[in-house]
Amino acid sequence: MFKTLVAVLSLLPVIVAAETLKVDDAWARATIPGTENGAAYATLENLKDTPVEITHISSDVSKVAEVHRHTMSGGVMKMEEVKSLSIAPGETIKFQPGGYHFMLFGLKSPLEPEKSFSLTLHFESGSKQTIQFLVKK
Ligand SMILES: [Cu+2]
Repeated sequence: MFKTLVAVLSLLPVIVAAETLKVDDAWARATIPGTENGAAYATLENLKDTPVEITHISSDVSKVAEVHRHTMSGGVMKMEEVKSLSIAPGETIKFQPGGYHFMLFGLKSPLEPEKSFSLTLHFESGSKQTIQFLVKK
């Protein structure tokens, strides 16, 4: 009984942290042979009544991980790093091809279909949230 209680209590901070953002449809595109970079996508919804600010991201699968977005500049599609991304209470941000994406530079191994990997969002508050991504063709 006591052991069970300790086990449950030790899980609580993890459960609370995991509820910062509601995450749907987390996926990544399989890498093209010869490429060392990849992109991942997900729909993030802020369920809290305060803004949530992503200050950086990290992943074990690549040397560098950054939040990026595509912008049109003079008819040319460019991508740029988003240094911090604030999500308002109740707001949903969809990361998708041509828009926001999680950029993975220097993949340690290719992203292969049906495999999954994790990426961690770090928030301005100091808390973090790890998301599992499924690799699709
Ligand atoms: Cu990018």
